[in-house]
Amino acid sequence: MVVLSKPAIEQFSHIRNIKPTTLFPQIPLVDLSKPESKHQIIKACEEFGFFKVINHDVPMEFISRLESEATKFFSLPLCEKKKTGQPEPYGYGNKRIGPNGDFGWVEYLLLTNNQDPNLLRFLSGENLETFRFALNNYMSAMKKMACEILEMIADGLKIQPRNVLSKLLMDEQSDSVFRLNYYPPCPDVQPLNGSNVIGFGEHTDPQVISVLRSNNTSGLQISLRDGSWISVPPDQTSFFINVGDSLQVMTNGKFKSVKHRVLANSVKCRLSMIYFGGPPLSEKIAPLPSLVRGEQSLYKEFTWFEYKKSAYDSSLADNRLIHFERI
Ligand code: GA4
Repeated sequence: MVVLSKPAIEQFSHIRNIKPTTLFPQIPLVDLSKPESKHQIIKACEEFGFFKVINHDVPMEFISRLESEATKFFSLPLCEKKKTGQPEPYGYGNKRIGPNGDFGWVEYLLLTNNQDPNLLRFLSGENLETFRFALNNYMSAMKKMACEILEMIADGLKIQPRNVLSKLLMDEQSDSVFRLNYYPPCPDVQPLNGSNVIGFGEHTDPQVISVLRSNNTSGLQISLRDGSWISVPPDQTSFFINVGDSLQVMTNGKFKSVKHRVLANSVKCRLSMIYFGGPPLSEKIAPLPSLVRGEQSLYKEFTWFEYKKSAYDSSLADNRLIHFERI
């Protein structure tokens, strides 16, 4: 077994001299109980690739149960957590993100939707059952909400049938991923002299859509079209939706996948839970014909397997879509 040495704090990316983080008040807000929400979703996906969702119908109990299971897991001694196995690509990860040399001030657990018994081997008996139960309830609720949003997107873009996007996530073979990220407080953060340690470096999500929920600790930032970064005020009762690369392709670039990152916090820990809705590996991803009509198709067709493979050959901050653009 190769024993990798622990990365020193100097190896982590720091962001220096960023402007004092202004809490941007205009993160698009979508109230799912309102009839106009589909239009708000389209606008938000076009302008930001990102929005916040309220009145979402996900029982608070599902959220708090999984949060408490995750907190229990990350409080275990390191040797226990390591029993979960290195993320290849699923399992427990500590500071190393992906296979290509990215580091972040983060611990995480990456899980699939299929019930790999080995993945939860850090648990046994009753604990295993409670974790599984909480995870299943939460993931089902995420899938349901993500599908509802994708159907509202199809309606808003006048694409038929309305399940053209949601069926990718509903498919039994859907390659969706679930991630629990735990950002411990980072002693090296000096917000007053403008130095921030990166918790999770900038990237876009390769999948179709991601649904993020965090506790009340700040850290998430999104990049605007002009390249500036804005902080997303945390809200533990709401969800944040990210447009992924695959949705950017399927909408022929009408929607843009959102570049985002997480900065470490000096005092509080941040816990986030993210559902990445992905298609089956064999699914062909290409601009939807009704969205190309009269325009040029910006992307070549590829399978999700091909895109995922290429993503795993890249570094976090790379532009992964560039290899699939039509010249
Ligand atoms: C980003 C979105 C998801 O968290 C993830 C990440 C994956 C990983 O952490 O293993 C990747 C990253 C993500 C994109 C590029 C590759 C793969 C790390 C990395 C450097 C689980 C995913 O699907 O892609």
